[in-house]
Amino acid sequence: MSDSEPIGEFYGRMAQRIENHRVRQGGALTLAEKVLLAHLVEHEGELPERGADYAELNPDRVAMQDATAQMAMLQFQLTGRQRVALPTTVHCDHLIRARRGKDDDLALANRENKEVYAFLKSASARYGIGFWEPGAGIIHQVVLENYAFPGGMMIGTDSHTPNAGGLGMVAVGVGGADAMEVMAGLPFTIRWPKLIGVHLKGSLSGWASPKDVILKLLEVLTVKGGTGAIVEYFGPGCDSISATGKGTICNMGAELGATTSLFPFDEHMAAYLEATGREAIARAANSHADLLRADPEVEANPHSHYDQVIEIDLDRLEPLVVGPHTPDLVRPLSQWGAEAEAEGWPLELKAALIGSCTNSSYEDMERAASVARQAEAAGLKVQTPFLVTPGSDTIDQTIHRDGQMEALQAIGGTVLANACGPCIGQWERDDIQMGEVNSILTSYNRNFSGRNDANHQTLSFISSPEVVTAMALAGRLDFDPLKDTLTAPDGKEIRLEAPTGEELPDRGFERSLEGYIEPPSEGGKVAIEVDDDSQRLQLLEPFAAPGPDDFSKLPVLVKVAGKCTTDHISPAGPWLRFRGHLDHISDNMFSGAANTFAQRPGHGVDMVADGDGEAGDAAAGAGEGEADDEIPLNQLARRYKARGLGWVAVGDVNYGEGSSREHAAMSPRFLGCRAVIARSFARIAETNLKKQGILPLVFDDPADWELVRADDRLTLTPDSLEGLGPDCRVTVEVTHGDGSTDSFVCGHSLDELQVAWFRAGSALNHLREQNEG
Ligand code: MIC
Ligand code: SF4
Repeated sequence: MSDSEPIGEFYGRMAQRIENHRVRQGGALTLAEKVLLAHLVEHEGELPERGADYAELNPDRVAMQDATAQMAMLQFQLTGRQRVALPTTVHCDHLIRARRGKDDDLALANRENKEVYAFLKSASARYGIGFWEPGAGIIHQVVLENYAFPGGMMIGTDSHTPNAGGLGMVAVGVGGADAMEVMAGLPFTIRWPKLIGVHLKGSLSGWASPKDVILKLLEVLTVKGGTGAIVEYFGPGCDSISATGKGTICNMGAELGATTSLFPFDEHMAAYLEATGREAIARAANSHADLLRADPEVEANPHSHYDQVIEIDLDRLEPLVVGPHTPDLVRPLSQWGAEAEAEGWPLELKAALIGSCTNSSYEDMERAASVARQAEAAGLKVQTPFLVTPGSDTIDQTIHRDGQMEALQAIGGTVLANACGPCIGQWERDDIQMGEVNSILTSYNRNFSGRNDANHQTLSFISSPEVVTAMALAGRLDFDPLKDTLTAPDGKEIRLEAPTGEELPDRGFERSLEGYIEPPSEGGKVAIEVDDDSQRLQLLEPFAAPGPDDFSKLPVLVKVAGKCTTDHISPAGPWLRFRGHLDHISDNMFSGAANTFAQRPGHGVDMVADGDGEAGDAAAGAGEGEADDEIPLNQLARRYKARGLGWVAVGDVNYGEGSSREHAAMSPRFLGCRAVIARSFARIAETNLKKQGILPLVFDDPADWELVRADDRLTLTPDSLEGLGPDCRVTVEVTHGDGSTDSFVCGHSLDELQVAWFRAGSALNHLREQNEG
């Protein structure tokens, strides 16, 4: 749907497509299938095979946040296109630091990111992209408030784009190169997803919240259980969850590795659309409600329609806490204290943070304020720094007007800018030393090591905003707000009542389009600002297409054991400032990775002597490096590159979990990576590697991971590469440092088009070749 197409026409077309499909194929459809069908480029034949076929889709819109938009724009510039082909927006949210509070932080952001904001603003105007200035809000909240609609489809350069599933939209997180292609008018290509049906029974009440639904699901499915799948919710329990609560659940479906998550249309969505000024969409969706939910046969017989069905009984759901370091380490809140004691985690809570793109709705703030008001009435204050991040200016202004903000401040809360701040390592703490072990609790979605404050010793736990608020009042992990009491200054023992809260403001939202800049209809004359000497932005040079000898005798730069998220490959925090400068940001490459060949994380040992050939002096004959020989992995890669050598990275399970940042693929590509061989990949990371011209290979036999040693040289056999195509295998020959040899076989998921990207050196090169051709 374009911005100018009436919504009724969109639903009319959707109905027609579904009808045509029914006539041809028969059979009941799930909600995800209906929405995908409505956006398929080619919709004549049968639906593609789940988990196997690639499909081309026409999304309705693209959204990009400032940290990923820079590379997406730099790539788009190279396509030579004059204007984006579909409605697109840019949102300035990630680059704002959390230091002192809203006003100071925003002022500082505008000063220190001036150049980047100017670039994004001018490029947006030039190419016809709507621009949301810093302070307007976090991308996913702003999208939910303004753009998401039931039955729609969008892509976004951020992994939490699925937040819009709370309004029944198929919203997929992608890398910048994907966005670049779609903005250039190409379809969005994705493997037709498997479908996981989540049957919600009962209804939410008491302290249990939408957050606990997704935390429960994380316990069941783990961080890789959703890979390649859409999670579709159904059942009566959906009716007890607000649209924004559904958004929370879908947002954090990214932590399952899911392609996206979505809920069927209901009155909560209609009410939210109305409250956000989109009555016409609410009306149209109401009159097409059957398109916007699964067919009744699906609900009646879910096992025949979903690849996996999970049931969650909301009546029995209790508040949960997850962490540290991974969102799928789940336990009931009531058991957290005992576990912390047993594990030796500090029982003192050093900070409590609520908000972020995941949990900053009006309802979230209401429920947190409901806890705060009880505390305030008893004269209680928080026992630990309590930081509040509203998701958007609309929320900020509305909770300011309606008193929730005052209630949170009254117990000692500090309100931060409407931005990512502490959620993405932009939190400047002075209450702890770097390296100090400490416990924090947030209502965010991610808690990878070093994620919030760049301190790998911070143990970050996640829970709902209302629980975080209650725990801030106790200041300890071993407090159970459902059972324990807090001692008021007058000596009274106070037991907190379960929070309550309206899901939408009675007086409507303080609707704010503040900070939004509509692009001019003729952008051609706008100059795009990039300074030649810039330390923040660097124009891109296309990567070279691979030569015939590029895959022979490659050293192994790094072999990772265990988690290797994008935060390990290309951390954020202080590095965010280099997101538009490929050379500079590549200095962080793999800096958080646990390399089995080195003692220090992010380090490796030079295994190749100058002039190629044998193992380098430092490592001659060595299996693993001595700490003294270790250098940062980016430097090692630069060394290999200077010697004309490419290299391979070896990963473990779910390589590249987490963020959509394509820097985790671009930096390796820039510094000479030819292939990443892993036990398995996270979806976005795998696609990003393909887009940038790196081969993502999967060990056929996961045990072969053990074969790879520090002093190996790997050759991807010429036969395998010449014949590279869908379903082919790639043979890797290994020459160990002692001269002995091995070999193993890898699979991959490249289709014909993706092989073409590989041969061209990147998807962008392929697009340029086609433009020229
Ligand atoms: C995240 O939550 O990890 C981020 C920061 O929003 C990333 C995007 C980025 O790294 O810029 C994401 O989720 O994709
Ligand atoms: Fe921003 Fe955190 Fe949301 Fe990512 S998860 S978009 S960093 S608030």
